[in-house]
Amino acid sequence: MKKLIYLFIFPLALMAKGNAHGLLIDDFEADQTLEVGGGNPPFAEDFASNPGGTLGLERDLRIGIGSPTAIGGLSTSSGGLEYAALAEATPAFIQYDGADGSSAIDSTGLGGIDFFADGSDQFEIELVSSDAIDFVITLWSNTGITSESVAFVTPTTGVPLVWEIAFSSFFTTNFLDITAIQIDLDPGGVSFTASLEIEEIRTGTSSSVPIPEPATYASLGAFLAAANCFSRKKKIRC
Ligand SMILES: [Ca+2]
Ligand SMILES: [Ca+2]
Repeated sequence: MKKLIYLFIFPLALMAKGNAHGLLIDDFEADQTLEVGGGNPPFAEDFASNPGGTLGLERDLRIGIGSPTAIGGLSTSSGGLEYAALAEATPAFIQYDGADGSSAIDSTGLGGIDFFADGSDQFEIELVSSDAIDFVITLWSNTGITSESVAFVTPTTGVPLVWEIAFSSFFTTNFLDITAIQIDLDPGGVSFTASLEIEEIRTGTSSSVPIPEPATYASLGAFLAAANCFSRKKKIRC
C-alpha cells in the first residue's frame, strides 16, 4: 500500500513543478558584469545585447558611486543577478526598454506589450537573498507615455522566496500596453551597505492553479499503468 501512495504522490509533485506561466522579463542567464570602485567616473554602465530570456532583447545596467572610495557591483552570473553596495550609497538600476544601447530611457522601446494577455495580474520576483533596500519599479505605457513608480522595501527574512507585487499596486498604469520598465535599487542612505540576489523576474497569476504539462500527463499515464499492476497483485507481468 505504501508503494501505491508513493506512486500517487510522485506524479502530483511533477504537476506542481509544471507551473510555467506568465511573461518572462529576465532569467539572468546572459552574463554581464559591472563593477565600480574608487577613481572611476560617477557611474558605470553596460548593455547586454541579444540575450535570450530578457524582455526586449537588451538589459541595461547602471550603477553609481557615492564617494571616491565607494565600491559596488551589479552583475549576472550562474543565472542570477547580484547587487552589492559595499561602501557609501551606490544606487543602481536595471532597464528593459528595447535595444537602445543606452542608460537613458527609451519610453516606447518595448513597443507595447499586453501584460494581461495570459491572465497575469502580478510581478513575481524570485529572491535568493536580500537586505532591506528600496526596490522601485517604474513602468511606461503608450497611453500618453506616462510613467508610474511603486516602491517597496524588500523583505529581510524568510528568503529565498517568490516576491509578488500586484499590478493593482500601480493605480493608473495601462498594463495592456507596456513600453518600458526600470527597476531602481537603492540602499537608502550614504552610510548603508546593501546586497541583493535575484534569480528571475516574471509575471504570473495570483490565483494560478498548476496546469499539467504534456510530460506530466505522460508520467500520470505511467503511474496509472503501474497502479494497475499493483491492483492485479502480480497476476500478470508488467
Ligand atoms: Ca535598452
Ligand atoms: Ca535604455
